[in-house]
Amino acid sequence: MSKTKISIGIISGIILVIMIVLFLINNSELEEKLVVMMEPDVIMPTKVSRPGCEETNSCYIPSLVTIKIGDQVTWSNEDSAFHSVTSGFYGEPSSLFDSGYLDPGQQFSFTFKDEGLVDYFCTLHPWMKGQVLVE
Ligand SMILES: [Cu+2]
Repeated sequence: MSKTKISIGIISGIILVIMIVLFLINNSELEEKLVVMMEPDVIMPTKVSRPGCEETNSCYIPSLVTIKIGDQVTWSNEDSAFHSVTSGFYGEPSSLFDSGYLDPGQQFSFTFKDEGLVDYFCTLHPWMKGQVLVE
């Protein structure tokens, strides 16, 4: 076998190994993204950045979720505008949780460790209100 053929063989082998490694890295990133997206318990539907949804309790759907202590609730922003999920009332937030501004398509999860009725709202849209009842 000539030196040229051996060199081509070695180079081909190296390229193949690099391609396999890149393929594996890409795949693991994809799996992480799939795991991070949860089935939401509550969604923020489209057009709730304008008043009106409060008349039908549909700013967060459902506007009341009932769970058990230790359960996690996941919210999903399915609107094209920013929204937040912030405990308390507009102008009077409590320190329990605050999602910050959620981009369209972004999710926020919180695990409730205490019993009671928790009110939450959107810091950008005062009419957006929801509740979590922890039993
Ligand atoms: Cu909002």
